[in-house]
Amino acid sequence: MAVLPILRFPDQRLHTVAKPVDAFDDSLRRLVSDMAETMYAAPGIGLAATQVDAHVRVIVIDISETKDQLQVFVNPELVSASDDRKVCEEGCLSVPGFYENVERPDRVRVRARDEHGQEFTLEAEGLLAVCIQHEMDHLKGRVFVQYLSRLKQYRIRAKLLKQDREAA
Ligand code: QAP
Ligand code: CO
Repeated sequence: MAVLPILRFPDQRLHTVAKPVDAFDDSLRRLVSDMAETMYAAPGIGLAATQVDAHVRVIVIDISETKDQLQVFVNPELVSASDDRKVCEEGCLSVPGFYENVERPDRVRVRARDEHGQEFTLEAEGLLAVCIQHEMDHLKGRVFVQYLSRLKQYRIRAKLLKQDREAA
């Protein structure tokens, strides 16, 4: 197990479109395990493979208080989304320190496989639904700040680049 480095916005690699997983082998299970360790270490409630520069369709989520309810989504597909939408304040491990409201469908149905290739379908609402949609966006190369105004995006980009310069 290893904690992997997390790409920071505006790293262009965050806009890479992830490819489907085609082999449910030990290397996939190592990636899932390293992503879980990276998410728990952060700490965070969700992480997409894109964020650790692995451009395959893999997501890990744990929204439990006790941090012992890992959910793994390999090759997730959105089956349906509710017409009702809800606003939730979102953050992102790739955009540290910034939290902004984003509106999304309130309920989603997702079909995915676990790290052993077992297919499942899940209906999610509330925070889990937000988290699944946020992480599935990463797999398409989309970061939540892209839902914000150009001005907010610009300010976030400038502040993170300044922090990177100061840390260098
Ligand atoms: C996505 O995000 C999410 O800025 C997962 O300094 C977030 O785990 C979905 C984090 C909110 C729904 C609602 C962010 C940690 C963690 C930060 C995360 C930070 C430290 C974000
Ligand atoms: Co994120």
